[in-house]
Amino acid sequence: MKFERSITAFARAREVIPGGVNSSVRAFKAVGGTPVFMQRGSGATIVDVDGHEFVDYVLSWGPLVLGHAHPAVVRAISNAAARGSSFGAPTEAETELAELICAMVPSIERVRFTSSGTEATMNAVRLARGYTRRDKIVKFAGCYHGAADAFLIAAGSSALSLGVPNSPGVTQSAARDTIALPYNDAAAVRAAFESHPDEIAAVIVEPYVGNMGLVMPQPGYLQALREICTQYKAVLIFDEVMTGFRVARGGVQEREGVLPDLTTLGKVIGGGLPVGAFGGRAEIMDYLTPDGPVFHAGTLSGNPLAMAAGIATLRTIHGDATMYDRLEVLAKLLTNGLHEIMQKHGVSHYSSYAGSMFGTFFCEGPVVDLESAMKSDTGLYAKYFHAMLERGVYFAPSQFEAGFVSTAHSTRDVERTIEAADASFSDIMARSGA
Ligand code: KE4
Repeated sequence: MKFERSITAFARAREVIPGGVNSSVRAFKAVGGTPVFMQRGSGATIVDVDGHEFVDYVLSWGPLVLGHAHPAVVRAISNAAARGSSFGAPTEAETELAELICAMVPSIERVRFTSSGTEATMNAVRLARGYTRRDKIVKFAGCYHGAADAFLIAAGSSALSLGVPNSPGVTQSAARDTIALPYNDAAAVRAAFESHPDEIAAVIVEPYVGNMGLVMPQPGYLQALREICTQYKAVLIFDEVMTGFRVARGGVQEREGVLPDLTTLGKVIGGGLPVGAFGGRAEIMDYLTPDGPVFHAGTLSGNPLAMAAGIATLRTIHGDATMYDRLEVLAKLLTNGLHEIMQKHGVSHYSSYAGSMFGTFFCEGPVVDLESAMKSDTGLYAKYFHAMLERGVYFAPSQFEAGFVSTAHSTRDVERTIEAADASFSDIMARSGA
């Protein structure tokens, strides 16, 4: 494949946009080469500016659980746009989307909208600190909760793949109140609370981690976090920006039966438009301004177009009783198919899937935390990424991300992907002399 127009577009972008991108992971730094500029998507397919078609497993990093340009979502956005794009005043669409979220996510009684997942997590932490009158938070190495200072300590996703998990610019004072612990180690959490019994406001966790690659909680781990937070009167925050409406209708908390005090959401609830949300127990949420003392605001929070896209998406999800079963069958078919191919080619790997999410590490498993995730052969991942791109398959341009299927993906798409992987590993192994 030739990517001439992407190369030209990237050079032009770099003249006016730092790194040529508006979000770091898009720059292909983790896999090398020139980022592919996209021009349109439809269903499971995305098309670049050179006209190449790809089966898309990035899906805008999670939002497009119904695939690109779903008719109901497109119709909702265009109808809303014709009535005006923003009013800066309350609209009934915000209430409708809030009602859908409260009905579908087990622990959410009240919810506030933001324009990104980062705003959602940032505000959830401020709320937890205001509610408990405590300063410290616990997060987990390799988990990513967006680009706010408090979270850029041992952060995952592109902070990890770019080698800046503790970004310059995050001051000591901002970092001082963030305690970073290993994921899947409940004893470490207990010890942190014993060392700081009345200082920890919240534990924020990706209940299934999508920002190290996909890393699942060990049995009992989430329940242990719940018990420890209850015991020490700290707020348990499930960051479900990625897993919400991705692994089940009600997210991880529905699958695992563990209820957090606050949940952050994003991605799917905006149907591809900028939306974040934080919600949970009314007793905590009612601490927010204007009725309570903890400040929250946002010019475009609850934006009518984003609400329309989110309502169309969640209504479609709400009305499809077998959706998550079908998605998991597809993710399982893909994961098992790729597993067989990697076994055939003697590629050391560790794979998992949950709902519509999947991930593969190129190392012996199990991968249970950042330390074990870092054993993955990122050089091999980069070769695999480009070999698959050449064969019309678009995976995440970084090892430390999860993959996604949508209701628009077919078994034929999955079969093609497995065939492409077989040819890719044949090439890679031949070139490496294996
Ligand atoms: P945004 O601010 O990017 O909307 O959401 C931040 C965020 C918060 N919490 C979790 C669990 C997340 O996965 C994210 C964002 N995810 C990344 C993908 N790993 C977004 C992709 C990007 O950074 O461009």
